[in-house]
Amino acid sequence: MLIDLRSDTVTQPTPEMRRAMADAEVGDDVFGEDPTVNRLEAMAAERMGKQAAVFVPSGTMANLAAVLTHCQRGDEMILGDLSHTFLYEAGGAAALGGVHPRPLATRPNGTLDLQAIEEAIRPDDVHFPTTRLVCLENTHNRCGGAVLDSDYLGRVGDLVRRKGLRLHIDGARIFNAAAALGVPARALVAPADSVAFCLSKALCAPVGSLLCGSSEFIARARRIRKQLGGGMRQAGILAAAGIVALETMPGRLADDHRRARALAQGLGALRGLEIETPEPASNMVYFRLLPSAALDAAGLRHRLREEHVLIHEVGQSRVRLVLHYWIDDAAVQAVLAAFERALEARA
Ligand code: TLP
Repeated sequence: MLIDLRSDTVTQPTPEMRRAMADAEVGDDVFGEDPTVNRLEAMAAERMGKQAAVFVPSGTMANLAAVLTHCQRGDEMILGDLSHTFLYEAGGAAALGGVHPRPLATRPNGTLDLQAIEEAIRPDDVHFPTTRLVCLENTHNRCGGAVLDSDYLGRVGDLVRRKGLRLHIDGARIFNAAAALGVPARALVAPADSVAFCLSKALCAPVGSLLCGSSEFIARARRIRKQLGGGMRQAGILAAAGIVALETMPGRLADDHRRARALAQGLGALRGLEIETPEPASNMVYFRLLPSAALDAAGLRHRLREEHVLIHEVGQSRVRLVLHYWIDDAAVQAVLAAFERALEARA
């Protein structure tokens, strides 16, 4: 059997999800007539403490719909230079919405410096685009699954409101952040005007994300979703799995975090690699291969593939491992043994 650590996006639906999908009551969701989608959207809004939510096919579309709903062409959004939206969403906001990105240095803990945000806000001058939006990411993928806490988020929210801007949170893994901090997700996203979260990552559902915000914002986001081709029909088949995900998955994420710490600790005892996150904050472990390993990340990937372990390199010598529902304690031990053989290094 393969142990797939490339991402939590690889998670297959659970048997309970598959049963719920088979039994789902459905209708045409573009007409607002899919009862299962409507139920999922109501649950999502409730979980996030927002008035409304809209179901979209992916996290990328959720973020894009948020940006396009907040911003007009020629507006500017402030975001981190290591954010998923800046790095990995194919420049959609610029390509499709004419929204100008203003990337700021992301700090290792996933935050943006408050003063840097304030200084990046454009004065009212015809030379400049209009600053409209600040985007944050929680947990922060490229920063090792770092968790942004309520205090920081509240301070960004205060700044954004004082300046008349909007705050969007890419909360693809917001339930991981909530589990790590031991607070409800809604407390973390309270300062935000909109939040996107994914069902198909740590929550283990096969497809889908939710964009949440005020009723007025979500009504406008529904039109944008349609423009983007994201209006789905009998989507209750997918939403049914999402409902099971919301009901059953957030409460178990601490297990993934505990296993991430065990994996980081075990790998830290091996020669040839350096753990970037010796105490992972959530479900990710990042490490770098040292010259003494005498192989690069692609080489390690090939060797581990022979051991039935899948990994994903994010640079020539940098690797990310992601814990999820289908990786249990025994799998963590098997991964450590496979690494030991692959690196041929007994500490
Ligand atoms: N992230 C994927 C890859 O695209 C890197 C992964 O394997 O982690 N926001 C964040 C913070 C994400 O990590 C991702 C996916 C998205 C948005 C986009 O979600 P999808 O893949 O559903 O479009």
